[in-house]
Amino acid sequence: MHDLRTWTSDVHRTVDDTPYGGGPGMVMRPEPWGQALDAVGAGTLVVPSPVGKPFTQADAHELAALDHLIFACGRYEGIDQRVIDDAASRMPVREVSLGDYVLFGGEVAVIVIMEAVTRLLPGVLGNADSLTEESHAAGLLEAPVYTKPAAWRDREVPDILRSGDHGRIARWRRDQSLLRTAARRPDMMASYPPSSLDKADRKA
Ligand code: 6GU
Repeated sequence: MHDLRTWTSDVHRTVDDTPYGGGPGMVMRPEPWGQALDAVGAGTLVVPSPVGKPFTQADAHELAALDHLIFACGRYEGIDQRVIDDAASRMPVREVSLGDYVLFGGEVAVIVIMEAVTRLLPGVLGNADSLTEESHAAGLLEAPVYTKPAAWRDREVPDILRSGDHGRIARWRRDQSLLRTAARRPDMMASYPPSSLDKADRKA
């Protein structure tokens, strides 16, 4: 981690200034950012921003395959656009957003991105099957999960999960995934390839 104020020269170590064109808030000045990025060197620059492209699991997989990631966390109303344009002339730059809401700054977003990426690195997940299952179920929400005890506060684990019938369990989970996704994420359901639905899926 680096403190951007390392690359300031004024007594107040200023990193922001008023926006050209007017308007509320402050914009991060280009000079400290330019020096900071020069000092850190080349890699893939990830800039968390509410105006970025939505960050997805596919992006997490892409970032996990790269060997040098640089995260530039902006505060205030954002970073002077020339910093991003200048960096993009030397290295890949990805402006990414976590969702349609506004955070104070990119720091917490970067923690989220780091979690999404590092859990994909070889050897990080204890159970490698988790990743295989995840990619198998890609594009749908996962089914509900249960553990022991079989009954808790008068609530029972669905019998099917205790049946030992792996074929029927897989079918049940698939149905639950489809029902959940249709109810909670109609957007995901609409973009789910019809060719990935079999006859039993359509019944669900
Ligand atoms: Cl990635 N950064 C900031 N600052 N705000 C956000 C965001 C990212 N995603 C949604 N809002």
